[in-house]
Amino acid sequence: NEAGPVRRYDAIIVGAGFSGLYQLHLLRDRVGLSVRVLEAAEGIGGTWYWNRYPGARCDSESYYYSYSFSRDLEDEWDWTERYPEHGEIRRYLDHVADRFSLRRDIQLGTRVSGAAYDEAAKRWIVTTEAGERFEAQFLITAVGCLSSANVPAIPGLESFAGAWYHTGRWPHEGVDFSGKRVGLIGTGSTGIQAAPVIAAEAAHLTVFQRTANYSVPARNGPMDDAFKAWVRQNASALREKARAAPNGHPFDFSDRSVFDVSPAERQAIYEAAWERGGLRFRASFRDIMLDAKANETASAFIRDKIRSIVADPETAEALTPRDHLFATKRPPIDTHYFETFNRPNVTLVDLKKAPIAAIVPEGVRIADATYPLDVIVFATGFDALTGPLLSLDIRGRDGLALRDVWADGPKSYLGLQVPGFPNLFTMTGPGSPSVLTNMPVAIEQHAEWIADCLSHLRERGLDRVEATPEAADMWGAEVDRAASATLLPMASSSWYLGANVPGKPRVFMPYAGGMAHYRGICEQVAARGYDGFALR
Ligand code: NA7
Repeated sequence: NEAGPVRRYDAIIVGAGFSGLYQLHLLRDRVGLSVRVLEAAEGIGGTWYWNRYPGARCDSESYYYSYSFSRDLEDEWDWTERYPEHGEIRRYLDHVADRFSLRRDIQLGTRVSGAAYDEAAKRWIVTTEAGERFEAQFLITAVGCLSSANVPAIPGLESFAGAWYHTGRWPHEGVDFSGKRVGLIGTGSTGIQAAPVIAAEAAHLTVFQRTANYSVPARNGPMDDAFKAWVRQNASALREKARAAPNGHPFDFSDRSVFDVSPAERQAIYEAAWERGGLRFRASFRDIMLDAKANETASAFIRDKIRSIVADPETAEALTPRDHLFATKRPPIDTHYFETFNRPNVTLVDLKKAPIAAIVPEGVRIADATYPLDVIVFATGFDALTGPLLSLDIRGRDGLALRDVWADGPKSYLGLQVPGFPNLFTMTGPGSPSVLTNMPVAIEQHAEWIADCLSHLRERGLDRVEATPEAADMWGAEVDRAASATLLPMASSSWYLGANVPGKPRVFMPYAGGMAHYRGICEQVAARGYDGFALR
């Protein structure tokens, strides 16, 4: 039914998380476009709207997991913890939406079901599940990278007599675990955050682990007054440092090699990094992510820590990662994760010995054993990067479906544009360094670059920008080259490679050349009149 009125805007943005909010602010308030944000959820916040599972918090530290574009915003907002909890990030984003009067242009509860480029009209036609139609010259996807929940197709799930939840679709009213037997499937960043919190509340927690993981203590804590004062005094320098860093974090990567120091000195450096905690552990030496032998020293250090923390030798052995090196999969950080397995009410089940055969009304069945459960929590990750984009059913010129174009893996130019899809920008898409970066740093760069590009078009009376196939091929080769210069492609079960979703093409999707380097490339492309893009 196409009877509804068509609403026309200069730009449609899909998604009202960190990306969509800032992109709206820039396009509306700086470029002067009419903009509508369409958001499926009933509130803003994107990732942080959905991820409300127990223990959900950011692994980047609060004072730099935030926008840097407004000094006033920075000055007036007080973070309470070193690692912000999901609710605090939502409050921050709500504040941003109010402070910059963004809400009036955001339409909540609106799930986009299709977007097609009308070549004759030179407009994107965006349709929603409710049957609304929008037309816009520009379409910007701000749908996140980790927003398509991956619930594995385990036979019998529908027969389960208890309740089950995916962590990325957590009920707003919370889940009461008291007195319950809980099964947690998945030991990525999410499962590792959730396990200690669920274990403290549930009668019993059974963790079903497919791949043992490395994790370093987060060392979360309150932001005390002295630390807050230090952050305020150093705000500009910290932001500068984050922008200049390979991963958008304001910490230095050591310039020393693992092999520049004696084994005793190395051990002391790792001990200090373990005590300090956080994602910074991998910055202890410059070659941890570049040289497998160097990495092995860090991996071995963490394996020893696991064995020293976990009391039961068999459980410790099962928790010790063997099939990948530290940080070749996204490294989790935790609060008492390994210690949780010393609790009398926690059991580890090693799925490497035997996989889950089925879910039955009483619980999870593995070989001949059934683990009786009242609740199952799927911390099984996401159809990362491509999933959220493909679910929009995007069609470019000549009815070209993005799904078909990306059948063998995603290809784009700078992670921002796909040939055949004029005036479509994919924020934090595959080919962007975003998922390897402290996300707001990548998001601000994408949003500013896109806003500058649209200003450039407007100033010159141009109405169309489209990446050339040659540029996308070149960028695809650069993404491959950058990944193979690191150890990242070595982890065969990583979501960076699409390996967690059965049937997904195995292609290393993020740009691993570093955020600062990427920023430089994007600036050069713009300075050369948008090299690699056809402007009309
Ligand atoms: P991840 O990192 O993709 O972790 C998912 C976990 O679920 C991981 O341990 C998987 O094992 C496991 N998994 C997935 N499917 C299954 C099945 N079918 N059976 C058993 N276990 C399974 O997702 P997270 O939500 O933890 O983190 C995503 C990102 O969010 C994170 O990297 C940060 O960037 C923030 P596997 O390792 O594939 O063997």
